[in-house]
Amino acid sequence: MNKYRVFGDMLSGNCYKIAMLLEFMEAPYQWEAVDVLSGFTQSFEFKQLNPNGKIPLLEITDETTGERAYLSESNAILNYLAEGSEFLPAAGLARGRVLQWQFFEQYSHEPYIAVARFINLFLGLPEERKAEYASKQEGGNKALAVMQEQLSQTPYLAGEVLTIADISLYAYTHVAADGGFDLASYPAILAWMAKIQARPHYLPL
Ligand SMILES: N[C@@H](CCC(=O)N[C@@H](CS)C(=O)NCC(=O)O)C(=O)O
Repeated sequence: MNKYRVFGDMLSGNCYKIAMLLEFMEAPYQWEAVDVLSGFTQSFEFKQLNPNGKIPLLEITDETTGERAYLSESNAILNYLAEGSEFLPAAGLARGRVLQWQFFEQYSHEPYIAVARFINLFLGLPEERKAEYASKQEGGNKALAVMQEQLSQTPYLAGEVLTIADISLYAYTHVAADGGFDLASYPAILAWMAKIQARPHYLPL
């Protein structure tokens, strides 16, 4: 058996993803609260665990041997934890579709929506970052439109059932308003979010 400890800050969508999945799976874990703005992620001590200096970070302890391993990158952690569960198809095209949405999240969604949210909510939209904030709106809306299109056709992003693809994209989509995005123009996204929120063991932010 493995024991899990998550280094994370619930204000970060990337970290919230991990807690969300662990709650849905009813898996026991320890949450090691890290203040993302404190500089701890760049400390020598933390970089010994994750040389990239970022959270979330999953610590996996083998309860038999006591050996510890570390895994970073939110979507890699989700894939590791969901293996063998209802939240990750076993193989083939179904699994490929989950990965497709997770790569989309990291390249076409998070860099716009999460960054706009960070500039607005965490930094208070300072004058010197207003242009960058404005430049994130088009890309963010493009990503939301892609999700809207898919969710008008299937109840969840990768098809008929909730998978870690939905968890990856839910994390920053449901707080997109913090980055200046108006979800009212995306009714299928709103319906999808309501479905996720109504599920047993949903963890509100
Ligand atoms: N691609 C990474 C991004 C992780 C990331 O950017 N983490 C931020 C919080 S959302 C962080 O740790 N920032 C602190 C720092 O860079 O020192 C993932 O999906 O886990």
